[in-house]
Amino acid sequence: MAAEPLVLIETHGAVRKLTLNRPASLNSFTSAMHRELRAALDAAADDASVRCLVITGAGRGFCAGQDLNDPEVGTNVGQVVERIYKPLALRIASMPVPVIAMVNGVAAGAGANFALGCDLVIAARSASFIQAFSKIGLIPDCGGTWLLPRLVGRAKAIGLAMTGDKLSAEGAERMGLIWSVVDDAALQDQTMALAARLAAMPVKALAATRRTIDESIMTDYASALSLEARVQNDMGAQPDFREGVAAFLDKRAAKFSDR
Ligand code: T3D
Repeated sequence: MAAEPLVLIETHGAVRKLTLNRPASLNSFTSAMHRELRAALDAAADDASVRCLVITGAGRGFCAGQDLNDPEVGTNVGQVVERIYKPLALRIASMPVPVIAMVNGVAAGAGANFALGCDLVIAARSASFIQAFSKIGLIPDCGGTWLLPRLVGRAKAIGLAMTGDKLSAEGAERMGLIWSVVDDAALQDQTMALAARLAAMPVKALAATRRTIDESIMTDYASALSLEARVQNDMGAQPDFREGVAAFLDKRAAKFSDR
């Protein structure tokens, strides 16, 4: 009998949905699940019909970070981060389409930062976020040390990372860590509706928006303004820009196709 996939892949129109599928271990990452996830992300990036990606977890958790039973754990932690978590964070940050984390339950350790690295994080009211690393003598990885201070400022970043305390979805929204929190029963519908809306937008420009905002964080104001001009020059040369303007002038809905 074939083993159950560790990442479930569904396509809903132009939206690709990936579901981490190890519910008994709160979808914690094993090497095998990493491999399937990476292949699914690469396939979505390479498929021109995919215009938005939604990532979620099966069962009651989103992802509890590294599977602490995995035999690779403890052998060479730094190498695992370099070889697996760094490429995963960079893969998400370079996806050619918007990426939504649909956080259905607890997101802990690298699972929390994997979610926070997505473009929009929508959490169920019962979900929570835990920088669990400090509890086992590690520091936040999968982008945590970069993302946290940028999302919530140094004081809250250090508080979350040092205490490893559980932060409710509502607390995360209040703090500016995530985009929104919705009732558990509405999570699927609201996330998929937003994903469909983004998929109908000029996604090439949305991916360029993410890239330019991320770069601006590391540059001074004048350099950020120059970067805006360069990226805008590129976007202004795309068919989506011509289509957007033409649709506006014709008073019709635009049909975007660039990626
Ligand atoms: O090589 C490297 O390690 C470097 C990379 C590091 C990246 C990291 O992510 S380090 C951080 C790893 N994650 C954690 O430390 C989180 C560990 N989990 C927890 O603290 C708790 O499970 C939660 C707070 C997330 C949820 O608590 P709760 O009470 O809702 O559920 P539970 O009962 O603890 O967990 C349910 C099951 O999932 C349980 O299995 P069982 O007893 O029913 O058979 C539990 O062992 C399993 N589980 C949860 N998290 C993990 C896990 N199994 C393996 N690894 C996990 N991370």
